[in-house]
Parts: sequence; structure tokens; C-alpha cells
Amino acid sequence: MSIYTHKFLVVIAILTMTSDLSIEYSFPDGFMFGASTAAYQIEGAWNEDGKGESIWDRLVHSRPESVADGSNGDIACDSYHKYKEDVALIKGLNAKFYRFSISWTRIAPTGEMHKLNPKGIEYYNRLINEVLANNIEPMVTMYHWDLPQYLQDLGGWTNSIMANYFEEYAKVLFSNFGDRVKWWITINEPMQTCRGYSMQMYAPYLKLDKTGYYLAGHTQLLAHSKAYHLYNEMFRDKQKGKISISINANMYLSKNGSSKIDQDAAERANQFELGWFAHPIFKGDYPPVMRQWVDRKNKEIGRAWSTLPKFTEEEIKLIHGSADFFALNHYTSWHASHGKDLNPYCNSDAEYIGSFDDETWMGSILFWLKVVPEGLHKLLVWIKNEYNNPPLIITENGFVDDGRINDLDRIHYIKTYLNATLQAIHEDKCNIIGYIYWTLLDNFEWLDGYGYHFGIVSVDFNDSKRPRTPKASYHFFKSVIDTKKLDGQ
Ligand code: GBE
Repeated sequence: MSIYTHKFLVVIAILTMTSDLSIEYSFPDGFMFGASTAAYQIEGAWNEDGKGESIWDRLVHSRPESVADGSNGDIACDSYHKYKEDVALIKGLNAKFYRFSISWTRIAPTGEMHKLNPKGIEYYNRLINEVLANNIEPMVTMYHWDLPQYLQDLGGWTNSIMANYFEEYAKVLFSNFGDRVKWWITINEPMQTCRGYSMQMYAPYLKLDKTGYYLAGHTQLLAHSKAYHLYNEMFRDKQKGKISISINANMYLSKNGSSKIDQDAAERANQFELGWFAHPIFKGDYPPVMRQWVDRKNKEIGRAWSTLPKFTEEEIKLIHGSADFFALNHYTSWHASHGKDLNPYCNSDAEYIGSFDDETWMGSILFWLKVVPEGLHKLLVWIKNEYNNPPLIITENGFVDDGRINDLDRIHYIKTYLNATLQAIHEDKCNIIGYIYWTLLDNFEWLDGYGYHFGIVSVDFNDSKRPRTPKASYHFFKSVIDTKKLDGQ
């Protein structure tokens, strides 16, 4: 990019910044700004240096038609070779945090920890050291959806033994990297993992309906808590890090604001999505409304047991309290009203109808992503009230477009969502300590392929060198980080 284009983008970014919001609030000192990526979406090098096959490698190679453009992550952003450039981009933002994930099959090709791959461990050592050398803190996600295929062949997350495999994997990560990594996310968005077992939305691309859905969630909660307790028992004293799990949640707002049955439907939807994973960790066991409704639904159809498995008393205790902070991934909001929905994205057990029929909600090129910053504000207050105001990091929040460099809609999204965050901090005293944008680089957007861009940095996928170009939103985000304000002062 020429120096002129660069200056032009900065001017545009600053003009946009000052136009539609006049915001007084500042981000508190020490507020953690960063950007996020995930191994399968950026690394490429899918079979290099001893890496084993993951469920994503298997899916994209065996069923390429399942990806919108028939593409895959074989090369992606080639970050396996270009990680230094990625780190330099985080550095250029003046961001303090880089959140990335580790590919389990690079560490151990089959997922079994007695057969480690030293070259995989070396790669993450190089990456972590590069991050630290640039005065950036790594936040490491252990699992962002790329399960070893060998473990999938054992049933994957529907087999409760996976919790033990995950604990062993976590032990290897703490032992090798925990001297330098102080922020850990065990699992990214457990609910989306479950959709890979129920409705073919992700790998392993299974259609096991609610049975696979709730089983996969149950095992992930157990896996997470085992990793957490292992850290407490073996590593915490020495390594002094923090651990959580990134829970994704839309905000469900009552469609007819004052209608009690719609309010209840929206509350149920929130409990069935965010509460599914947050309630066991921050309050203990599944949300009561989820237990009651799923059990009743199963009884009604004559199933002998509930598809929502039960924890033992001991498991409830192990899971309860197993997070040092609340890690929230949030993109958008829905309306919810009472009723039976055929929309597969809505959990039919919760009996709500989801919709986006609000003309004031700006859209995007993906049907599910509407710009509803007030939804984030309400969600942050909901979490504060529901879980006793835990320290919270927004570990993902991002906007999708067609990949333009002058991405004014993305600037608008980031600005209004950060404004909602500031309101929650200053007006509602929500204990929010960080914001990590999804994502640093345009990348392989799972089954949507390469046509949908969330990055603040563009990547030219037609050029084998995969050159990176910061977008206008990159410069805007940097100015927020530099000034701690949204108005560019
Ligand atoms: C994140 O998930 C992922 O962590 C990241 O890897 C991904 O690139 C990013 O999203 C962008 O998609 O009913 O609203 O769920 C289906 C965010 C589409 C959660 C969108 C899939 C939200 C899960 C409709 N959703 N996404 S629905």
C-alpha cells in the first residue's frame, strides 16, 4: 500500500470516528485490547512437519461441496510460515494481546499425548517467543474446533472419554508453554462444536440432532473443568495464569417488549445459549429452565431418558467456579417471541421464534449478523446481574463484509459496539476488562469459505505470498487503542 493510500485511509477513519457519536467516556487504564485468530482458519501447512489430520482436514478433503466455494484451509493465510508478519500487525496496532489457537494435531498427530510431534511444539514456541519479544501478551485458545480425526473416530465429543484426552492435551500445553502464556481459553464456543454433531454446521458434519448436541456440550464442560483443576493442582502456583472458556451468545430481546410470554421466551433463549455453558460454571449445573424444558420435551415424545445428560453432584462441584474470568464471544442480537420455530438455528426445545425483523438494525452480507450495539449493552448488564459481575473479556466481536479496504461499515460496527461496552462500564459498572476483535486477518470462514471477510487486515488469497494489507478499520482500531477514546482525541 502506498503512503498516500495509507494517509487517505487514516483521514477517512478519523472523519468517520467523529461523525455519528460524541462520546465522552474513556477506556480504563490497563484495558486489554487485542485481536484474535484461530489455527485452522489461518495457518495452512495442514500436513507439514508431522501435523496429523483434524476433523476439518477430513471434512474439506472428503466433502469439498460442503464449503460454499469448495475451498479449504490447506494454505489459508499461510500463517504457519508468515506468523512474524501477523505478530508485526498486532504490534503495529499497539495492541497488548494476541489471541490465537493451537492446533491439537500439530502437537500430537492423533491427539494422544504419548506420541508428541516435536516440530509442532517448536512452532508454537517460536510464535509465543515472537509475540513476547514484541511486548505483546499471548492469549491461547487450546481448542478452536480442529479435533484430531483419530479422536473423532472414537466418537469425538459425544464420547465422555474425550474429557480425559483433553486434560492430557492441556497438561502438555501448560508444561510446554505455561511459563510464558498467562491467559488460557480452554475451548472456543462449545455451542458451535455441538452444532457440528447435530446439524452439519461444522466438522465432523454429523446429524445427531439433540442427542449429539447436548452430549457434545456435556463432555466439553467436563473437559474444561478437568483442564482448570489440573492447572490449579499442578501449575497455578508457579505459572500464575488465568483460565476461562469462550462462550458465544447472541442477545435475545423480547419481540413485543412488554409481552410477558415474549420476555420469558427471550429469557429462555438466553438461558439455552449463554446459560447452557455459563450457568454450570458461574452458578452450578445447567439452568433450571433448560433442565425442566428438555426433560419435559423428551417425556412428551416418549423417550426413556432426557437428551440433556445429568452431572453427578461431584461433577457439578468440579465445574462450578472453573473460570477465572468470563470470556464472551458476541456478534449480534435476535428478537424472540413465544412459539414453535422450524428455523434450525433456534433450539426447538426452548420454544421461541427467532427473528431479525427490525428495520433499525443495519445488516451485513451474512443473514445472521445485524448491527445491534444496544444488544451487547443489554447482554453485558444481563451477565453482570446473572453471574454477580465477574471480570469479563470480550474475546470475540466482529463484522463481516466483502473484503473492501475502505471498510467504513466495519468501523461503524466497532465504534458502536465499543461505545456499548463503554456505556456498560461507566453507566452500569460492569466489570469489563478487555476487548479482542475478531479477527486480525481475513481468513477461511469455515463452511462459508473465503467470500466473507471479518479481518481488519486484508489478505490476497490469489497471490501465493499471501500479502497482507491493513484496512481503514485497522487504523481506526489503532487510534482507539492509542487514545483510549472513540472520538479520536
Ligand atoms: C465465531 O463464531 C467463530 O469463533 C470464528 O471462528 C468465526 O470465524 C466467527 O465467528 C465468524 O463467523 O443461529 O446465528 O448461529 C449461524 C461466532 C451462524 C458464532 C453465526 C455461527 C455466529 C456461529 C446462524 N452462526 N457464529 S446463528
